[in-house]
Amino acid sequence: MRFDILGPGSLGLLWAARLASAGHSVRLLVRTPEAFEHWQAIGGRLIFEHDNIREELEIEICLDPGTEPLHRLVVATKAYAVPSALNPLAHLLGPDSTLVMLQNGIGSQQYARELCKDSQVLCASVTDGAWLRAPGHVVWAGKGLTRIGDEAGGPCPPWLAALAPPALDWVWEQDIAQVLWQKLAINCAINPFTVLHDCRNGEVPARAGSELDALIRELKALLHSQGFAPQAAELAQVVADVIRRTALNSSSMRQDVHAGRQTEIDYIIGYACRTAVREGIGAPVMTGLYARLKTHLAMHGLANN
Ligand code: KPL
Repeated sequence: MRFDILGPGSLGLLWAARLASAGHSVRLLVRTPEAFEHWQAIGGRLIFEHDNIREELEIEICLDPGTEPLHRLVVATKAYAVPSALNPLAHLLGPDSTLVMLQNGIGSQQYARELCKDSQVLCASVTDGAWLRAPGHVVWAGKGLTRIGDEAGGPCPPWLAALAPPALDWVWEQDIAQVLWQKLAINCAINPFTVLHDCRNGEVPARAGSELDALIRELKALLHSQGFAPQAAELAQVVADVIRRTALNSSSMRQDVHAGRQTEIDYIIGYACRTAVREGIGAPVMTGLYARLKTHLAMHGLANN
């Protein structure tokens, strides 16, 4: 099968590498002549490290995808980059196209759905760990699961049903919104504090103190308002479990800040705050945290807009 991948970060290249390694034809869509030249300079090869193996994989690097419709597009950009990455491809995305959105947070998926009204837009939540040893060299550090579903209620496409590990370890979710919202709530509870206190996940309860409990109460109200009562009921426990399991990790938001990259706050705590306003839920702790985070990022030259 042929796959197009948008976004050369760790997750995009992990998908590219796993699919190419399993014999699928993979095309990496790059957006600038500079990126294209860079890939040419490194021989257009993808290095994939996993299970003490180092594979060199052939993938096609493509600056201009032409006029043929794209059938399977994996969108692995950061959430804020989705509009600029997808807009130029919109004319290639029609009724025979499926997009798989891998973004953190919520908001970019809706954007894709509105832009590509005739296509099927799937959302995924991924727990694999991957990092780039160098551009074009991806390390699969932790094997996880990809939960995929269609918020519009569409069926699992046959091509996805035909994919199996190691190409993709996935489960179909009838209610992917519930999965995305639970992940959003967990990220809201952990990531902002790791940035504001510049700490690892495990230090969040001690550094945030009672603010964490107050924030979780607001997040529970938010989950309730979206119809996710079971997720609301277990949120405090789930957050505590994630903090314990990932105690030594630096959150994705903190990693972005350390790397001087724009963060996804507008799609995580920003999205939660906007939903609270829309639903008429008082969320002073969340709103205050978002404001402090924006000030903090602006002071570090990382304004989000
Ligand atoms: O998903 C995460 C992230 O860093 O974005 C958590 C769950 C906080 C783990 O680090």
